[in-house]
Amino acid sequence: MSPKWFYDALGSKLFDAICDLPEYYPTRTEMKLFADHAPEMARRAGTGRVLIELGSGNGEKVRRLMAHLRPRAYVGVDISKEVLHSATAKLKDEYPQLSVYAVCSDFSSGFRAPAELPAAARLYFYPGSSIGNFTPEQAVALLKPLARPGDALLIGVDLIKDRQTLESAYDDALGVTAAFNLNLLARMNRELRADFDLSRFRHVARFDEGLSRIEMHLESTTEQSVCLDERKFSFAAGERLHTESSYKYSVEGFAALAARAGWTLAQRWTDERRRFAELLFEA
Ligand code: AVJ
Repeated sequence: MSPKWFYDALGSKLFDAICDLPEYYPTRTEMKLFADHAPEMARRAGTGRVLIELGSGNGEKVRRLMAHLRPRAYVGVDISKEVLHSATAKLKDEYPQLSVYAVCSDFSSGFRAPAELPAAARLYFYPGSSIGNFTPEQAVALLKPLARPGDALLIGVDLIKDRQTLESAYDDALGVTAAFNLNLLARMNRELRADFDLSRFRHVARFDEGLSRIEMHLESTTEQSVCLDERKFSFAAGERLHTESSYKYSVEGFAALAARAGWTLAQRWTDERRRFAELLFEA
């Protein structure tokens, strides 16, 4: 299943809660990179651009850069309508002079810019390592059409690290990530009139070192069948739904991927434990 389905109103709130968990280091680490390096990031990325944020979510990240980047216009792109509208409205309040656009879209099949957008150089901002939800091939296909001469890309990438750190980030002690994962079943019950019994599935998160990705699964704990839209699906005990992959990269590995999409690495910022990287590319 595509991880984009996690983000209904409740799923978006659960994701925000994940970002506050002690085990989930990516958000905190990336925020610290912005706190420490925002002026330099803005200087290198260029002010006065059209800033297009992919997967803008609650808008907390771009807020750290806004005053330094001073863009000509801001476009928030997100699949979750409620979150997108409250985030762009808040930004518009804080920066009344700024032209703010909200594009509610799943950009996995390509991003379409609003027609009225000023024809200035663009800075794509894709924080959070959400690029990791795509396979490397899909990531190249997503980034390639964006690479127009003069444009830049500032992207957050989660780095390869020890299994323990990775697996606890995706299987926290409080069970918030488990709830986030199980919400997919609850959402199918709500929206597709399915009858999943949530107590008979368990959350699983494993790092596949060979594929360099965390996989999240929902494992059926018993033999059971589920109805969804008049169709019946049978599960054996131990059978799993694969609900998310989150790819982890080295800086060099990601730069090589981006190069296949027409992007050249211009600058990197990483934390001292080398957990997370914010990378600036030029088309
Ligand atoms: C929003 C895709 C970056 O992969 O770390 C968090 C989503 N899934 N915990 C990630 C997620 C489980 C997150 N991204």
